[in-house]
Amino acid sequence: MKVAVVGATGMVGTIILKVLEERNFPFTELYFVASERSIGTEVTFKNRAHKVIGLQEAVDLKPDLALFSAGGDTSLEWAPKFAENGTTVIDNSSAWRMDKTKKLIIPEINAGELTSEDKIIANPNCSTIQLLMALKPLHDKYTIKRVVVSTYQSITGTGVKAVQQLENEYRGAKGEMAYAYPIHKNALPQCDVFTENGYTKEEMKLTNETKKILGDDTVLVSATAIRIPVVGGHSESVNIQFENDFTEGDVRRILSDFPGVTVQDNPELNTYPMPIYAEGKDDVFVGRIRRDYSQPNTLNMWIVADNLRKGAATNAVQIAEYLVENKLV
Ligand code: 2RA
Repeated sequence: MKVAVVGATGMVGTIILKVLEERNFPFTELYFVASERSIGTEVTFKNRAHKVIGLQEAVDLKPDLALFSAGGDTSLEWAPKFAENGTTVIDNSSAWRMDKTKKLIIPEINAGELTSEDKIIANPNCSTIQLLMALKPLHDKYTIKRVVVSTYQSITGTGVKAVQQLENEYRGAKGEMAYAYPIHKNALPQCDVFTENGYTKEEMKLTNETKKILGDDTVLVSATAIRIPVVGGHSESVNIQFENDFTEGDVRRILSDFPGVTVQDNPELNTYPMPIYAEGKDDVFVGRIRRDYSQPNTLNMWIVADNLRKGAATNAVQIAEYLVENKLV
């Protein structure tokens, strides 16, 4: 199994390498791939330095799998070149997510849709992955009518420039700005750019990707995405209206039974998920599970996950594992 990591020097690429190592992914060759300007630089993997190669060289090496995290433009241009050469691409950008010919996969939810014909597979957006990990088992049991979600997103979702901006502001130093406004001591009601309908791209990803993954266009989603000065993970406050009624005990049990979800919910002990504790973990953490008494069949909860791991790298590696285990590559 020859594997290429495209975007190996980036924030998500670095975590993909870490996750491959931690999970002992069964590769025979691993290629570290990045854009032109990083060719010849080195990345560390298993305590050894490895040379970074360019995209064309990687295509020619015909890897079985390529895990892409190099931005939408690179994916649009290069994923088809890898695919045409026989490589299965798992792409972390938004380039292919809403393409009707491509599958949008969270392994615990819909990996069963994958076949060996799928040569470009899309990894969902970080905020969608953690939301769906908690919604899917509840949708199966109670049928979701409407979801209202407000996100509190880590600056790592924007990238390394945003982390530097926060560090500079924290130290009172000047530097390049990733955002139009200060992020230290602030909350920005904008993740990504605005679309024509007044919602941001991030908010529309939450809406559209949710419907695609659930395979159900009737599920209504209303999203507000907020950037906050946090690094460990994204948090989401979610209000869900179901077709059918539930008990809070059953909801806790259903979520606890779902692979990859951990319930942390004990108000008596002030137990609930927080990004500072989710950082570095692969699970999605759910707490503050409580009935919304303002209308029937409605639930409130709080969902936290490390956006760079389950929200990006881990999900991509889990897709790769599924393909290998099921002999689809
Ligand atoms: C974020 N959606 O803004 C991004 C990362 N994929 O957090």
